[in-house]
Amino acid sequence: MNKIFMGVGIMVLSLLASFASAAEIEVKMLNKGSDGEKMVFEPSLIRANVGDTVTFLPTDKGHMAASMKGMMADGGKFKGKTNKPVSYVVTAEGLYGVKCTPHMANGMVAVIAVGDSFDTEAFLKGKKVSKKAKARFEIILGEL
Ligand SMILES: [Cu+2]
Repeated sequence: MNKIFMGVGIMVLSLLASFASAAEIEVKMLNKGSDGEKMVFEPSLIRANVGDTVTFLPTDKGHMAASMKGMMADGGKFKGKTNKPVSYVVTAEGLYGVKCTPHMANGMVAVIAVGDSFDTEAFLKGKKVSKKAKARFEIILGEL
């Protein structure tokens, strides 16, 4: 009997722990970042765990956030409206590419990184991104 209660107790505890670890992460969309770079997500490298919610906030006007085709670890997609917050729950380990469509040419991109090991080469390989976005992606991936 005691063993059953202990088993249930452990299940409840681990369930509580998994709820507690599901974080809400906020990312600002800015005309100018704290490092002086123009048109940025801040942070541009978003570290998250499976189940976390990442919310992109329209801190400055004129921005939006959208998933990038073929660059979402869990195969999902999202597309926010300009000047509106948008949230995405990451459901698998890996890398996720996020862009502000109107400022793609300015390199306004971000990466959500879930887990510990990443295939950074496969993430960019053959993807259609602007020159500035590619340069920013390379900097972000270099921080992993
Ligand atoms: Cu933008």
